[in-house]
Amino acid sequence: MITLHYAPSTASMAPHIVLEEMGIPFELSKIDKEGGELSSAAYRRLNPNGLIPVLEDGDIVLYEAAAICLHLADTHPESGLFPPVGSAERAHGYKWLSWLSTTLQQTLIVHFYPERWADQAGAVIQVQAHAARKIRLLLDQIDGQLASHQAQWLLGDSYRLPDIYAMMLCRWTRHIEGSRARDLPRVNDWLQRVLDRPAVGRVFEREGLQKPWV
Ligand SMILES: N[C@@H](CCC(=O)N[C@@H](CS)C(=O)NCC(=O)O)C(=O)O
Repeated sequence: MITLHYAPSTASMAPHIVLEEMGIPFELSKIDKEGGELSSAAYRRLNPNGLIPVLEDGDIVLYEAAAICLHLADTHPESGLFPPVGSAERAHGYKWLSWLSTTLQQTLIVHFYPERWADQAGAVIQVQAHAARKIRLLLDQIDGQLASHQAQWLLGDSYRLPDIYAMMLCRWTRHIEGSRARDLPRVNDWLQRVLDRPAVGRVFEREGLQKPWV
């Protein structure tokens, strides 16, 4: 059995959507963040970083949301959520997933937790403002990718893992004034296409999310 350790509206959302898109059996284990579960010895055995998410797939215990998505795509190739091995589209899929998790996601984390990067109140505000500006520039890269072809999805004609992952991160920008993904018209159109996926709607409902969704 597959178990996803998750919390609503966090980095567990991409694996949650991937599981739902695949239509395979899985269980959810909701993490009690406020109750300190992330620092518990039991959780640290699953993920020594004390971060969400973790996936248990039989004996395999995985952390890092992008790695979890790739593992699920590998073990369920019939889902078509990741392009064929050796294809140019797959190469770009690796690039986008890496970029999303190491660049956009990490800049968002700096924006949400600026106090982890500076001590003085003024410096904390400055770190957050710098991160917001960088987020805007990074969103422009997503816009540029969508502008580079006439297709509906990030990589081209097929809905793939990077669409799911990028939507999750674009959603995190919804309250960052001046750096909202939905304010870029082309990005917003693509976001709406992702939100129209029935599996995405089911996950949003199960996680109890409120509008605005992105
Ligand atoms: N690179 C990790 C980052 C995971 C991450 O930052 N998770 C956040 C939730 S979105 C978390 O657990 N935060 C708790 C904390 O920072 O204390 C991944 O993609 O899995």
